[in-house]
Amino acid sequence: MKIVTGVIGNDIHVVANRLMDLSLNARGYEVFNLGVNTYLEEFFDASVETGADVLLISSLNGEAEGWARDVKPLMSRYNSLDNLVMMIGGNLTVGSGSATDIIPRYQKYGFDLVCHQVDLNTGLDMLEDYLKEHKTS
Ligand code: B12
Repeated sequence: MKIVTGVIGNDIHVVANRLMDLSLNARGYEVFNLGVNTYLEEFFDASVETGADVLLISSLNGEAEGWARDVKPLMSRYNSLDNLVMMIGGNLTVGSGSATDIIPRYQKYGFDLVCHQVDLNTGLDMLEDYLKEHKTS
């Protein structure tokens, strides 16, 4: 299973991204880590080039929503991303905010799995459950 990952936008928090890389590799995924400061176009281009099954985006500074709003319009310009599983996690808002408000907003933007302030391993377990349920190959 191939995963493209990275930290979105002007976000330079790198520690979680390194941990993500290690954990995903340990769980047997083929990881394409684009690192920090990655923009949506770069995520989508890399997903096409690698034939990724999953795109897993992190945001730590809380500014992801500005980019997340462009997910659907931008994705529609690519014709091979229909089956890409979209996941986002970290701090998904600036300041405080409740997951009950945040999760439906990000789902509306086009994310299948949304983890606001969920620890990495819990989130990766959620991904595995989702893949078991939705992907047969
Ligand atoms: C270190 C740090 C910095 C360093 C970063 C150095 C570097 N190169 O990484 C420096 C000093 C540069 C920095 C800068 C800034 N920071 Co800072 N930073 C931190 C700090 C103290 C620790 C972050 C860290 O490394 N944690 C360790 C990792 C392992 O934990 P984590 O990042 O939380 O990641 C975990 C989870 O979020 C989760 N996770 C992450 N991604 C994903 C994805 C999925 C799918 C899942 C399931 C889980 C998941 O998994 C990780 C492990 O469980 C936090 C505060 C804190 N105590 O967390 C603030 C913090 C993240 N920073 C913050 C802010 C605001 C900034 C600045 C905007 C400050 C400023 N005014 O300049 C800038 C932003 C710069 C930028 N362009 O991004 C805020 C964000 C607030 C928000 N979201 O509302 C925080 C929370 C501090 C605060 N309480 O206000 N920062």
